[in-house]
Amino acid sequence: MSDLSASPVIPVNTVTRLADYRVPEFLIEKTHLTFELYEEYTDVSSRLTITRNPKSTKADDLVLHGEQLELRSLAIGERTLHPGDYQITPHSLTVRNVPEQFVLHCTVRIYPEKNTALEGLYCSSGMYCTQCEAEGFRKITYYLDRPDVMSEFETVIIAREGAFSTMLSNGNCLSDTMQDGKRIVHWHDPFKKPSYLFALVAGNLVCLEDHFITQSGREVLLQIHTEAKDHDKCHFAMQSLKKAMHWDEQTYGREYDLDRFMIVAVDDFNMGAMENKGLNIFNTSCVLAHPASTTDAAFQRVEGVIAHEYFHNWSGNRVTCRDWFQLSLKEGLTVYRDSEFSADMNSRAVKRIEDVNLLRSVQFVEDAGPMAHPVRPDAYMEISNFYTVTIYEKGAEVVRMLANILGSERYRQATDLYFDRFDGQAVTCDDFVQCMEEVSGRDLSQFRLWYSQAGTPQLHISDSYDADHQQYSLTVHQHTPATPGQTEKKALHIPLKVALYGNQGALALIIDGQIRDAETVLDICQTQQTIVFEQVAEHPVPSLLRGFSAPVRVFYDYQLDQLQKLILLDSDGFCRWDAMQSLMRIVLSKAIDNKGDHAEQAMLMDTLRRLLTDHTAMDAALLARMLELPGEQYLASLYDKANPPAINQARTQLQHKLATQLQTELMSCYQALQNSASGLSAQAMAARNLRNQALMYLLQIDDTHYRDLAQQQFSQADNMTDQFAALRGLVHAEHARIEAQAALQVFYQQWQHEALVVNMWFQVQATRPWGNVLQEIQQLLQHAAFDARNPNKLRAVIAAFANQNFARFHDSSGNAYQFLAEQIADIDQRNPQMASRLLTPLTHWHQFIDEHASLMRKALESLSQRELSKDVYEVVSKSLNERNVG
Ligand code: B3K
Ligand code: ZN
Repeated sequence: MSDLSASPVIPVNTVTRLADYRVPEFLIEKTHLTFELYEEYTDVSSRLTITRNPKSTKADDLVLHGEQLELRSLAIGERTLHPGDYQITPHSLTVRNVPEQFVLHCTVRIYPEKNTALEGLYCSSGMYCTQCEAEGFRKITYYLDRPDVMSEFETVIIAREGAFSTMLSNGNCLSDTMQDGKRIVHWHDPFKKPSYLFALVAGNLVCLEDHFITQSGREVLLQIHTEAKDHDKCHFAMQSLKKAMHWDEQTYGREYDLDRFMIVAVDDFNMGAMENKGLNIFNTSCVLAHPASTTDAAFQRVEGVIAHEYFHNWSGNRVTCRDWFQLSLKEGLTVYRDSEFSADMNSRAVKRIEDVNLLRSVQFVEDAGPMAHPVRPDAYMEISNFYTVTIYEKGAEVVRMLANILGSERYRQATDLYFDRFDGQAVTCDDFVQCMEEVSGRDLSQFRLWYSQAGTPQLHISDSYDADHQQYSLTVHQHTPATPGQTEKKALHIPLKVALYGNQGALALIIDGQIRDAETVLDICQTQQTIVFEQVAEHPVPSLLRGFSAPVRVFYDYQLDQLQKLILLDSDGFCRWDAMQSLMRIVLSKAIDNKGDHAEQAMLMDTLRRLLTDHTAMDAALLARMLELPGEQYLASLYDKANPPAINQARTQLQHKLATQLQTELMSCYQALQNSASGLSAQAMAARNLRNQALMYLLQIDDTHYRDLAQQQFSQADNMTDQFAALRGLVHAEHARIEAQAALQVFYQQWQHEALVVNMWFQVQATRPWGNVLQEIQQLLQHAAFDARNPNKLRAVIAAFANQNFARFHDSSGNAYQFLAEQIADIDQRNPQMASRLLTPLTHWHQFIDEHASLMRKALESLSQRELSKDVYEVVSKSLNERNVG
């Protein structure tokens, strides 16, 4: 890291290290805040009850965090402080020689109207809202803005009478009064919390209300606040919230604690949502939903995000993180919790497939490149850069492994212990594992390496069958590639779930004379390990890494007929899909490498035909997933040096071939599903999913009949899923230009007043895999409906293009790379967090053949010449540092 601190732009001290963690020198028992909202500025007065931390031996000086604040007054008790009594830097306020215990009074002025970074207090469509995680509170007032300082908050909001209908903060509302032409609303949160969970909202909003009775019989008021035009789009989120509250009581014994739970929908938001105590703030895209204007996928996302933020009330808020290195303590656990919730609400296998797809195509890539970091990082420059797929998704896999190692009963005992023991405290990942250890009596010291060691472990598995002794052995070799700063890797504890398939189905498993279930977990702990199965009467087909029991890459040389057997027979839906992915991958890699692929293709065609012919025999949602070819991003990750045009070409051609050869089956599947149930039941969604997958394939064929079919579906659809699938199919099929143009126009006309649907309209164009998309993107950026300050619009156009349009983003000219760099430089001036997030695709340069890699690096280098925010600087400099690459 020392090379980073050598930069002229960034001061030396900006790398924060886990090894330097010290307990806070002061504690803030009580935090009283008064916000006076005026049209051009806001005055924030704080009254902080501060004591020395008995656990700290250091310092007579009080050092508070603070950024972009105009100090107006400062006092300790009755004593006003003057400039000589304190010192201000761009990041801090230091008061010298403070007593053991005192009350600090401070007033600062801030300018929410000018806040384009969307961190701290800012304005979105005329409403005031906050985003404090991770370090945004310091832009609101001077404070100990660190998660291990937990305080009881009281908030008073004052505004001109009539200015806002809704004025909210955390906890319970104590009073709401009028005085001298001003409205004064007083809130109190009885639960101690760190400043990152503080929230305030003031706006003209309407509210959907409901109630929930907790398992102990308490009534909780539930509210979803939105702009009036969106009032009819909150019903689904409310139902999801109630389901989540019920699920957490049933599954984790966790009950809601306050008298009310509020959600507010905001248009301009840097991420999906935020779990502020009792007052969750949501990006409109993660809360609003209506069948006419929302796709099934978006409905499921709303359900998942509502649950995620709600679950944080325990995993994050009641028990929080000691420091930001422990971020995965709350995020990994909460993602695991929400993913199990979604699995229970919908198709378990499909949820698993979605999670694994994300992990393989994004997290594994991060873990193999210059930005790789452990689930618990050792150092950061800007913590906002560490809200990564590694912290979230790999972190969730680590919790899942623990749950599987312990078994459901013990896991529940361990989480009970964790929540009870650490309630109201700020703790570490180690504390969590310690609870797992205590309850199970297992030694998890080797398992802990999952938190500190970066990189994706590779398991090379070979097998042999000894007919004479009726023994079947699996030999597993594990290896984790080097990552930045970690060249030597240790062997991990990897739970490998397996089953063996014989001619009549799954075999009984006997290891070391002990009979196990037909599905068993092998604890892989050594670099090389052989497991011998006894009394095996036939050479079996191994079903490996069932349910994706560990976040690893498995290499096993399957024969084609073995894969077909697993696709058709495996009892684990995830494994059926995974075997299909392997078969498709084999066909595709032969095509990419220009090798003959006849036998493989014939096998693939035959298998797909069988599945399609008998499509009613399986979950339609799972079948829809099984028809999908592996994504280009994922295919690229399988190569040391991937060639983007070759990958795109192979995949497009195979898609076309499958469509042509299976068109009869696809068409009859499409027709059979035409009259399936409507509505939002899992079954109805699954049918739409499969039907639209069939349509997407049929549209690969240049035939007016299929284009007519899509046009018909587009104009007759009574739900957004079908309408949008038809639009997407037309826009993405090169031979449907004319129909696509017309459909795009109609769609815009129809939906121009629904911002979230307009975003889909942007996105479908930005992801079109053919033609001069870059040129069109430039036009979209000029479109009246585009707004460069709105993160959802940036995601719909720029992020969609860079992350979801592999073919055009990786155009051999490199123009798209340069375009992205320029956009990032511009966005960085206003919103560093967004800019830094948009950089991710360029940081993957290491995946590609030299022609592409060097063009991507060139784009990064052009950025590095500019004046950058700390956020963008950290990512650019780390991703350009070749020594970093493992
Ligand atoms: N905890 C927030 C993420 C905050 C990101 C800050 N840059 C949302 C979530 O994970 O639930
Ligand atoms: Zn979260």
